[in-house]
Amino acid sequence: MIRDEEILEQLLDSIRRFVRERLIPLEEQVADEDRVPDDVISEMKELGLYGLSIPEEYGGLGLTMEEEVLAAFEVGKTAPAFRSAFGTNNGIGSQGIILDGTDEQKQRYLPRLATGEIVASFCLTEPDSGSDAASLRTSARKDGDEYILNGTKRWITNAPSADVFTVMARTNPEEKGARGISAFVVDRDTPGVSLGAPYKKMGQHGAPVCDVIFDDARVPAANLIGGQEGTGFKTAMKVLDKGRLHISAVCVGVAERLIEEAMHFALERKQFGQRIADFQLIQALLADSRAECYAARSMILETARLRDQRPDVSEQAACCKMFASEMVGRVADRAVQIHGGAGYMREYAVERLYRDVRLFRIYEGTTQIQQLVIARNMIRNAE
Ligand code: COS
Repeated sequence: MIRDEEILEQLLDSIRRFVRERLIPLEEQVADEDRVPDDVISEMKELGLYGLSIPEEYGGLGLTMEEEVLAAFEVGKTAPAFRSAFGTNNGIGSQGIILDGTDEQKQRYLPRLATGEIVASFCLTEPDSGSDAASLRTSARKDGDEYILNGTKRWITNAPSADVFTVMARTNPEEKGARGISAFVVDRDTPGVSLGAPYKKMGQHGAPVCDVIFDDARVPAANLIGGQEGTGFKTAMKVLDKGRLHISAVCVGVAERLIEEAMHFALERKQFGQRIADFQLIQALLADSRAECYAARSMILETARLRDQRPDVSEQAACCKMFASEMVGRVADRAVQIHGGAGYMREYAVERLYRDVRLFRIYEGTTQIQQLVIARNMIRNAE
């Protein structure tokens, strides 16, 4: 759903300009230094990027899902590390509070998340619990009007810069599965919360990732999301349904950028006496990329419109995540191939983007988990 075409176009236009004029020229620097400069972060806050999908009543732009994916198509056209800086505030870091939080929790956190005054991240994965999220072991034991958290959360995006965490922990040790899990909002400065060293990654340099460790961390009972025990796994799954759709849209943005880079190179590069764009085998690589990217874009828009009508789009969001993340992997591979030897060199953006996009098939649920979600829904509907 698009609320006002003109206002949305202004926003998309300002994002387009910011990406083209400010972010793309900084890509190499960010990759080399492994951090997004502070002045860029400030400009992102001024543009409203930290509050894109936080409701207007809490100071965000309150984008609908359709508007959000249109914004993500544009943001995706630069290094994914830039999106990651504000991605968790709009997505997995804040959505638990937005979808299931109490009014008091919303009032306390959302206005500051919307401006970027504070940064949120999402703590689900653990050393022994990745795809099997319901087996998580971080515990939250009730003690008076507090919960005592113990456990380690692994590979948490934006944790090094986070002020607040959405944490899934087991409140009922008797219940080993999903029903024993609750969700909490935990402030970074809570005694007993500490961070591991930042990980060195294959790509997406500038998007910091580390472990978050809870060692007898006392969290007020008022921070239990929704004030209800046992519903944390469902909160996490709902958050991921939306997150997967958003990530799919970012994949399309990166794919469009890769196609642009490959097209540009194919028009410039000459071999056998002519530009390589005129060779049919190069044209096949370009055309396959364009068609697949267009298919992903179309299914994402369709799913986003559906989600604006009803929240339960797990199956469709999983289809989008699976197709778009695999698609951008193939597009990146073809873009490197079109570049030939140049595509293997650091000075060309496709080399870096090729490594960056590999993560899309893994985080917020691997391709294999998306297959499970899709097939389980199909079976449930057919039974
Ligand atoms: N929305 C709401 N509720 C959901 C849901 C969704 N999308 N998906 C599952 N649930 C509910 C189920 O209805 C079930 O509720 P009941 O106990 O009331 O029946 C409960 O949650 C447990 O669901 P299920 O039995 O399907 O859980 P499984 O342990 O089989 O796990 C998968 C389901 C594998 C899909 C889940 O663990 C998953 O998504 N794993 C990947 C985790 C991930 O993406 N990690 C990335 C880290 S974040 S970067």
